[in-house]
Amino acid sequence: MPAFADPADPRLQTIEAKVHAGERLSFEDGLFLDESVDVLTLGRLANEVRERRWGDVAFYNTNLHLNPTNVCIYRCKFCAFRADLRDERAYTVDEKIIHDRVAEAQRKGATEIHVVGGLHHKKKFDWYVDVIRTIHDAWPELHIKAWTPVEIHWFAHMTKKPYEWIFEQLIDAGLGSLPGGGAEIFDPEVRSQICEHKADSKQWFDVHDAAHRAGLRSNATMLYGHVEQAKHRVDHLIRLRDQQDKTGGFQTFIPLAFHPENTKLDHIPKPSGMTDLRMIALSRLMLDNFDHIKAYWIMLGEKTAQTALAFGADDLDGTVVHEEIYHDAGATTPEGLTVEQLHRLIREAGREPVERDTLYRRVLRDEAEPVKWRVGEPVAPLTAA
Ligand code: V47
Ligand code: SF4
Repeated sequence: MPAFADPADPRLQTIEAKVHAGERLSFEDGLFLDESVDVLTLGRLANEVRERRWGDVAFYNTNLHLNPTNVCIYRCKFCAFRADLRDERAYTVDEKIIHDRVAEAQRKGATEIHVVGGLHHKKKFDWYVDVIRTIHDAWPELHIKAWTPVEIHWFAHMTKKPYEWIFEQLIDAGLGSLPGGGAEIFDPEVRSQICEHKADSKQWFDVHDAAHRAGLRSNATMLYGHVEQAKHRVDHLIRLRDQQDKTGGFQTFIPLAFHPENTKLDHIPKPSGMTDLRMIALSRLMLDNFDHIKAYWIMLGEKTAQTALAFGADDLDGTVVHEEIYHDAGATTPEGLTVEQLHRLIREAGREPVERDTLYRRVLRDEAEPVKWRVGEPVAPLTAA
């Protein structure tokens, strides 16, 4: 690929015209952008879309990650987190650990608990429900974003009940929304190489479909930088865009950079900062019906995540304490950032930090006692998705 795309290239000119006019990009446009357009041109176009929607606002939230168990029946080749029950590093949290961790996060002013883990074959559905109930009963004000579609699909398989019933139980226990994990790459050939057996793309979408119909909002991800090619990434984004046209329940898209250390794919080099920025920009350009693109600093590193705020991203995620999935796979980022550190990253990027809750409503803090908060109005985009 040349260092800079030729501005006179008619394919680029057509895409630029579509972006300026707010028109939808096609699969071919996406492929051309991914394969042939330099990072700065991508960034310039994506930033136009980002600023049209959010101006200089950049969101963050105050949250805790809880990974209740790393025991997992599946063996995704990209995963360094999972363990067999008899492995020395296998763990499952008990009620006391959940209480202690959430109490600490609550004392620090967290508004969200993000819960994902492995699929523990010895745990019944009730155990997963109780993880949610334990948190919700003690701290009903905290938003619980929990269990990916891979887990929800496993619950349906275990209980032989439809997703609708599963969501009724989880919502009753305190579930507030769904995280975006488990998407990886939807293309079946890629999926069979990196995560065969676990929920396929249809099942992943069926779960989100049912979640949106049950009134839940959810996120979506894409794991890039392993065996996939440009055509698989663009196909992935278009499948998400199609689903969003149908149900409109996705809030945020999070491109996830593959971390190879301690995985079965450790011969593949980690994606470069350049690739990370390209993926943020490509996502912003293709996902015209998603409000938010998240630069997840835990996995991008603070510097790339900060730069991503000029390449299409409008959200840095959060304070994130106790993250395990990426750190097991070699992430060298800290396990958490303070609100002051997030503010500095955002302000230095020329953006205005806005604390949001999980549903992108403004969080209003008591000035004298900032750990006390209440939820304000949703932050409306300058132009609709
Ligand atoms: O599904 C696992 C990914 C996901 C590795 O919704 C890896 O706000 C890179 O769901 N290298 C789980 N990625 C994490 C997740 C998530 C994360 C941040 C924000 C949100 C949100 C959701 O982590 C898995 C998989 O795609 N993953 N191992 C790895 N070695
Ligand atoms: Fe299990 Fe999730 Fe790891 Fe796959 S990515 S092995 S489902 S914990």
